[in-house]
Amino acid sequence: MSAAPDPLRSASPADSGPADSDLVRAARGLPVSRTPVWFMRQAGRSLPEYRALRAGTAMLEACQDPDLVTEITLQPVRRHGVDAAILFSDIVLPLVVAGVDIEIKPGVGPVVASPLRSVADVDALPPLEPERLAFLQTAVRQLVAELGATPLIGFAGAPFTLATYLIEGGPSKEHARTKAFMYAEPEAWGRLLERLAVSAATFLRAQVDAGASAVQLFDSWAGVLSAADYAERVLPHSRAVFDGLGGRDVPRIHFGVGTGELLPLIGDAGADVVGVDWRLPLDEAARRVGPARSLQGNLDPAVLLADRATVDREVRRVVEQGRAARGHIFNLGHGVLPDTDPGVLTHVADLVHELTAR
Ligand code: 1CP
Repeated sequence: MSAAPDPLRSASPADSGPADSDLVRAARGLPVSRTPVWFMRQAGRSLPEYRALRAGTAMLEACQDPDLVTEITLQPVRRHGVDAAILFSDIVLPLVVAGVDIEIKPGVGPVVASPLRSVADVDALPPLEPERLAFLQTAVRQLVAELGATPLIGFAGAPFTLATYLIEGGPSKEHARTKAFMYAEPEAWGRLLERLAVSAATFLRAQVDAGASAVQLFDSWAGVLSAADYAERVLPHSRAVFDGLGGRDVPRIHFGVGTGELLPLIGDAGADVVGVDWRLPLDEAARRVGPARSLQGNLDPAVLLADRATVDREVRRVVEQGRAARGHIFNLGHGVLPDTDPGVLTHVADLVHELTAR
């Protein structure tokens, strides 16, 4: 006689894959076997095996090599036992594939050769042809075959955050040129964000159609905006990205840094999960976002550089505060810092699992 079916899980064997994983279930607010955990920037410079593999290959070249993408994406899953892989890529890749001249400079980030400064520049932005994403779909298919029941998260940069790189020409603190353009050229601004939304949706569809089990939209720098400007000039375009997924039934995660005041709006753009940085406790974030969405976050990445007792105390706090949410995906409040000891990441994944095993 077979064992009684676990009431928390579907009895259908067809459902035991990534679509029924703890990550996808937590994103939907369904019961989980334990709180799922992954780390933004889990693939990358904190791992010696990543640095070895990347040696001699430029970042954006690596992102377009399906075998390298597959291997780099798998490294943190093997090492840390996290509950999801995130595709090794970058938010500027769709622009690069479309033909925009961008380089990722080591120690700096994306640098745009000819920053966008005029209405004519907006109209000259090349569209992203989906046929150019075959390499990405090859990588996703290879990954899905290797990952088994572990879900792959696809991602894209949100229109606002991509616009900041195009207009500033590179990383920026104040994003003053971006805001100046937004205020001075509202029509061209709308057209720019519309185009970036189309390209982000194309990028996400390619990943989901090749087998990604969830998507995350990174609006990393949206926190520099007032709620009023965000609601009027940015949110409709982020919503358009999610709408562009059509009926594809994968959970959507929406993340930005410093978005405490924007959280209810970020939820409204159409995500199942709102990503929260370390500034706001998750119980307060749950109050702001409401009961219709799950939360992801929000350990301060700098805590991982502290002593073990501090790490454990902070992980416990995040897990406890996360219980206020409809569903909780444990993560950092932003990306892994490059000098993080990878052993600490493995420890955090283990501790979250231990604290939350049902
Ligand atoms: O050579 C290197 O190793 C360069 C470092 C690096 C890496 C590993 C960059 C440059 N991008 C990436 C990969 C990357 N980028 C991933 C991989 C998957 C994973 O998370 O493990 C992801 C999801 C991104 C997304 C990304 N790129 C974002 C959104 C997330 C965030 O950090 O807010 C942003 C803003 C970028 C731009 C970018 N690319 C790289 C850097 C250093 C930056 C940020 C620069 C800045 O401060 O503006």
